[in-house]
Amino acid sequence: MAKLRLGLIGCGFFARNHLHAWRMIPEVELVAVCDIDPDKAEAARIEFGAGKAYSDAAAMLRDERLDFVDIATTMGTHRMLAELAARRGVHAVVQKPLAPSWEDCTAIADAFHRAGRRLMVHENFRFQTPILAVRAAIAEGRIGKPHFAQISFRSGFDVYAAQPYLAKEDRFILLDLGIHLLDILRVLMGEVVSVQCQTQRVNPRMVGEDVATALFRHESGAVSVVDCSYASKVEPDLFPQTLLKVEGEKGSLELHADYRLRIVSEGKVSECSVEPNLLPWSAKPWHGLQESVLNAQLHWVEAMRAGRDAETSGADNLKTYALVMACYDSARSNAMVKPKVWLPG
Ligand code: NAD
Ligand code: 89V
Repeated sequence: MAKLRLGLIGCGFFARNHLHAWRMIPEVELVAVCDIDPDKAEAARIEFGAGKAYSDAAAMLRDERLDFVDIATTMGTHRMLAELAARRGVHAVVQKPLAPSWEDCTAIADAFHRAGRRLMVHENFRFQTPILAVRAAIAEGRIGKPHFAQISFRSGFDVYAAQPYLAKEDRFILLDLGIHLLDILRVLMGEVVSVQCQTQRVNPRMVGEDVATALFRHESGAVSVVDCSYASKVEPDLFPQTLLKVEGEKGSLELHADYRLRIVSEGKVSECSVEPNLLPWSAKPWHGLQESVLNAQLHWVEAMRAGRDAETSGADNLKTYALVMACYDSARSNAMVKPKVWLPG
């Protein structure tokens, strides 16, 4: 079967993980890379063996025959680049957050819907090895129907060193990190009907909020709490581990520090390690996220080959994005908010 021909756009900090992961997937050929900074594009071309380097995405899409693009720029450019790809009839993977506003996100999803092309949002947290283990335990019925969850990510790690733009965003932790936790929440607990949220700005260097605490009611009747912080002076600092607890009618599970998964199932207690694997190019403490990038990209290739949407399609990711928007609305209005719904147009 012919390889899937890929053009990657945006050769910055996080794209290195995408590029390492694509190199591990034999069904994908890296035809070209593109960055508005020609030195970055050329460096990526050399290191990852791309056919050609571009500094203009429109030129790459015009001159190359591509099956899909991987858009790994920051969110402000996603709509413009995604619409370009959709107009060219090319499928796309787009990094999270899909765009800065609901309007931009729905425009992207609509563009791919109209073009009849597939869109996957690169939402990798749900593909982390420990989260996959939690998903499997729930799917196997080990704890029965869940009625409560708590998902927590609290750290004082200096994320601004590698991603300085984060400190300047007027909406920060919910849109950058909370979005991942809200995606996990949907996967574990199902869709949400109402949201209440409070935000805080603890670090005065930040423009946006760096702490958020939210409460959710699900369609199933379950209730959940999601809390995230980049202002937690804690020891040990577990960045970038997501900790969680889910309680069900037959038992409970807890994902503890250092990837220990403890399950209580019908009175029986078991505990095991669900530590992510170290890949030849990954390094602690990032290895869990790096492996999840590979898992997400393998999932995309499998979906493309099978002719179906990825789990984190545009339609799916808009449900996660709607929770982020609902959290901000609730924090601003101090009221309970219902998440928006997207209908393809
Ligand atoms: P970055 O600023 O390091 O890299 C972005 C790159 O895109 C830069 O090299 C820039 O020159 C290039 N670029 C900008 N506009 C362009 C255009 N029009 N055409 C071509 N290239 C262009 O940013 P980053 O930290 O790598 O973040 C990129 C994305 O990855 C963001 O959406 C961020 O939220 C996401 N991210 C995701 C995770 C995760 O775990 N999923 C982790 C970190 C970052
Ligand atoms: O996933 C992200 O977008 C990253 C990080 C995990 C560091 O918050 O910004």
